[in-house]
Amino acid sequence: MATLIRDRKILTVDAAAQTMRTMLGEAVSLERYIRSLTGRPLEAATQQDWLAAIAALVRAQIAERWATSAEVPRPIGVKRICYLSMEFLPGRLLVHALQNLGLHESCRETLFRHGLDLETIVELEADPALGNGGLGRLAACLLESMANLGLPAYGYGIRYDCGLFAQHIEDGWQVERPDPWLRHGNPWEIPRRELAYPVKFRGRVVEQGSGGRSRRDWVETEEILATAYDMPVPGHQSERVNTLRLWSPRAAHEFNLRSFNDGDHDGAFSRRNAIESLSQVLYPSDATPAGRELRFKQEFFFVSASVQDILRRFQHAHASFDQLPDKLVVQINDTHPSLAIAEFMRLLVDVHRLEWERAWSITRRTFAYTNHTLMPEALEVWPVRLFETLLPRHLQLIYEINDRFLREVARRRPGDGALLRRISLVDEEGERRIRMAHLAIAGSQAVNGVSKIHTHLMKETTFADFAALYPDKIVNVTNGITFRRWLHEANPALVALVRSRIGDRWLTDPDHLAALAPHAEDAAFRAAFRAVKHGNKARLAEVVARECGIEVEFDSLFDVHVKRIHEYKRQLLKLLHVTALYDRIRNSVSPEPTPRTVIFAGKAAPGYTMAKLIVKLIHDVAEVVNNDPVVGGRIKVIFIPDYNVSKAQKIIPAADLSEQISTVGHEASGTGNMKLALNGALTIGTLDGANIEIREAVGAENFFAFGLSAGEAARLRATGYDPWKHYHGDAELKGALDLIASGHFSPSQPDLFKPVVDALTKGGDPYLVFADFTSYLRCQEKVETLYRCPEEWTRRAILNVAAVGGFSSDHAVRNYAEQIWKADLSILAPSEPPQLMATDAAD
Ligand code: NBG
Repeated sequence: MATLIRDRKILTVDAAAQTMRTMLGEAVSLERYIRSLTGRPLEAATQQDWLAAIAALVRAQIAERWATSAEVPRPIGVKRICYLSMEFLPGRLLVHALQNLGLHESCRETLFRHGLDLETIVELEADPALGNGGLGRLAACLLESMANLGLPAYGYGIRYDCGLFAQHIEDGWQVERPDPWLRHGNPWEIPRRELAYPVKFRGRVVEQGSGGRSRRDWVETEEILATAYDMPVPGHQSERVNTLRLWSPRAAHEFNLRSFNDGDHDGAFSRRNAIESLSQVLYPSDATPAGRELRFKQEFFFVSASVQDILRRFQHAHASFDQLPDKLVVQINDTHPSLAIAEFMRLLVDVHRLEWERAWSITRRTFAYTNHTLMPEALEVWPVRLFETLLPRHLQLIYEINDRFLREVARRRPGDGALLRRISLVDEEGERRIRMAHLAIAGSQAVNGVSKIHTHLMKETTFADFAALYPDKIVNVTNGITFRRWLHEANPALVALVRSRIGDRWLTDPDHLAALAPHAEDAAFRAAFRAVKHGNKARLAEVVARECGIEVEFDSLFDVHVKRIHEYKRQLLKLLHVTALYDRIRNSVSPEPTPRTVIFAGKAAPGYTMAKLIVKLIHDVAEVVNNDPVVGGRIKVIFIPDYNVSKAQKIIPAADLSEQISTVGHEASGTGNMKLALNGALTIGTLDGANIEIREAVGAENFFAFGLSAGEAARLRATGYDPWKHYHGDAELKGALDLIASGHFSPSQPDLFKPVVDALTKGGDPYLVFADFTSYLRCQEKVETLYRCPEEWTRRAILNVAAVGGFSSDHAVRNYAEQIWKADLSILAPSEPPQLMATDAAD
């Protein structure tokens, strides 16, 4: 260890890898290291000890580059990006880091000499579940790409103790258990105990002085300390290692010794526990007022600490706040961090005593907001009542922002009272509430959607008033994924095959994947491509056998529907399709179905009853279909529990068919669709989110599109949609639904799925499942026909891989830089000697 960090010498990646290779290559050093780590003889070392030792050695390598990244002067014109997000799903880091440092093979060899294998060891690493789904994974992909492109960036979030729940399945039902991902510690994090900021709540506001010299003080507050824990985010092509800074709460005073001494033992401890419970879990159920209050506090807790940190570091290097918008950007990931805008204003106005206009101009030019959904229930609105109790000063600031904002709107659209009511930051109907999306838009220089259609819908529907007033403010940046994780790490066999044909240029410039297209015409290449897919399917089959106790047939079509369980993502449409196929087999209707393995995975929000019932239905359908001798294994339904980044890395490379079947207009973008296409799955999808752009890229002939367009869906709804008409008009749909309604899949409780059946019929089928069913079934028939021609299927799969280079998150980051951050990335290229300015050493 000591040799690695001696003299704070700056190692190049190559030199670091060389040193590391030597250490890992010498059994003695690793042995000695494990002994010193555990204080026990080597023979007593557990696999967990090996993991800890390797991770610590790797971290030491990264830490060198990390320290250097903070020391190296930042070129003039390069802004620092501060990415605020309630969620991050970074996935396991060991393999990523080993590959990054070029140490993967040497590590494998060393372990092999000790009778261990790397695959087993890496499986022991906890997968940090600090997010729900796409939004959190996008944050991780963007951070990784920023480091890769050499852009200085900080991710800011919460160090949840348990993160999202671990999903267990009991008798087909989802059961949520805590996921103590920190049980064995987090080998990657560095606690920065010295870096702590007070976060205030409650109290009251007093006005001091009068007239132009008056000021507001927020007094008698309760304080919590936010302590930083840093995780490295190493870039691959650049030497840069960025930081993911996660905040953990601590009582400002260790605990109340006086109450303790007075005999109030429980009280003294319970106050401390209440503070620390702030970061216990991600998304505490917001079904209760206490749950909602906790979430609101979580949001403020992390943005307050982050904004204080951002301003402290800025002040360290710069003389005037006026320079702020030229030096950094605060990008807020959905509305969850939008309180940051009010907190930023509070610090500038109340603490640093800037005049309002100046502070607002700086704030507005520093913040940018990404919207990730238009679903009304996900657009946050917080009751004024909550502000009054917990953040009274911020409520005043928001009112002031709103006042000025509405005056500006009124100047531009005189006499339009309805517009003012619609656009106001305060919803006055019923209980008064603050519209967080409106605060985010008013306080940002730019707002972006995450796919072309989503951005278009933002401008046409939910945010049409803003778009009319500020035509250039809403822009599109389609999401992307990091190929380092979703191809290089997840699918090494495919990477090797692609390199053998088109060399390495695409590794650094994914657009060059296009060079693969001509090879789709080569039968030998197609055979090799199929062999890779087959290997990945075999690997997944092992997981399925282990986790679900079900044998699957590798030659069957692996039909994959993996994502959060939600009605708009239409797991029900997939289930109706499975049921219809099953009904065909039972009734001996030709044609004979192509053998299929339908793979579901995903979590249902704990308070979302319908989603949990859908999980149960998947299991009950699986139970019947998988065991019915008439089916004879031709259709199998699998549910892989506890979906997370690591599981995704195993499922996605094995997929033949990618199910992207959301109700049109509902999926903001999707990123699973990109990962699956990149790994050679063909997509069956609606014209929704990024599906549209994927289809454009790969060519309509290589994509199975079905269902209503956004316009058709809108017209259908406007003219009165009647699901019964579809039910009576399609015998297969009727048959499938009747089978579910009859209790065929739930014989001991025939009414169990009545709520599902009712939602689709009497409930008006709000997600248009029936409207798209027939088109989906026909499209699936085309899928089956094509799958029976392996050569043509493979040809199209290869063309998909070749065409999706544009969906790399490096590309997305370049788009953010160009359109929103106004940051010139070309000066980061090593070929051009940069002009230098202050360093990040204040970190
Ligand atoms: C999700 C969308 C996805 C999108 C990701 C990342 C939320 C609120 N939104 O379609 O549903 O791909 O964000 O942008 O989780």
